[in-house]
Amino acid sequence: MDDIVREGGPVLRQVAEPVPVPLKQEDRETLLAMMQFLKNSQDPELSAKYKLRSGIGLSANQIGVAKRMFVTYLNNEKGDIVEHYWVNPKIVSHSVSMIYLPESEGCLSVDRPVEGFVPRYESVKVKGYDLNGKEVVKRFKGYQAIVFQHELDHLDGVMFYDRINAEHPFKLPQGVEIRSLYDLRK
Ligand code: K2U
Ligand code: NI
Repeated sequence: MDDIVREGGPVLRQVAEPVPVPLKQEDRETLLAMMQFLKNSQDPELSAKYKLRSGIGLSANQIGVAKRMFVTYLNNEKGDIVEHYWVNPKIVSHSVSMIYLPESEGCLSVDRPVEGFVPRYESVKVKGYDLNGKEVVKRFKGYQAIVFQHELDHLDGVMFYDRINAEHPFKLPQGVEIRSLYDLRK
């Protein structure tokens, strides 16, 4: 966890730079190391041994690299664990409806609990490049959409709590359809 920049580190507030595609070997190796961190953080023995906080996403800013790339390692809607390497990712379109995690969000760069609802788009159509420089277009909804938006925010210097209503942390935005992630399934 010493490699993870904690809040207060200026790089977390920088807008990361686009990455040249095809990837230079150095950037490729950085991404592979970031993915290995997520895998280790989800391994019971390794996470206990190295005191790793479990992570399902990690952006390059969080390891001090202001480059537009992040990795995610989480289950998809079919329940299979999926690795994604995102280079120069962007949201090309999104739903009007929004969702939020009722238990709020966490962040490997934030060593304190932060209460409040983080409004996110319920579904997003995203575009980026993978490890091999191939263009990838995907649609995410629900939890996978939340993770993608949380990591993309990091590339723009945005922390999840920036999106929480400061005066009323559990007040939801007016005039927009927004539901708890768990109501989605009903
Ligand atoms: O960017 C990061 O710090 C990783 C974030 C990603 C994330 C935050 C909120 C909601 C979804 C994803 C978390 O630290 S990953 C930690 C975690 C692990 C399992 C389930 C939820 C959050
Ligand atoms: Ni985070």
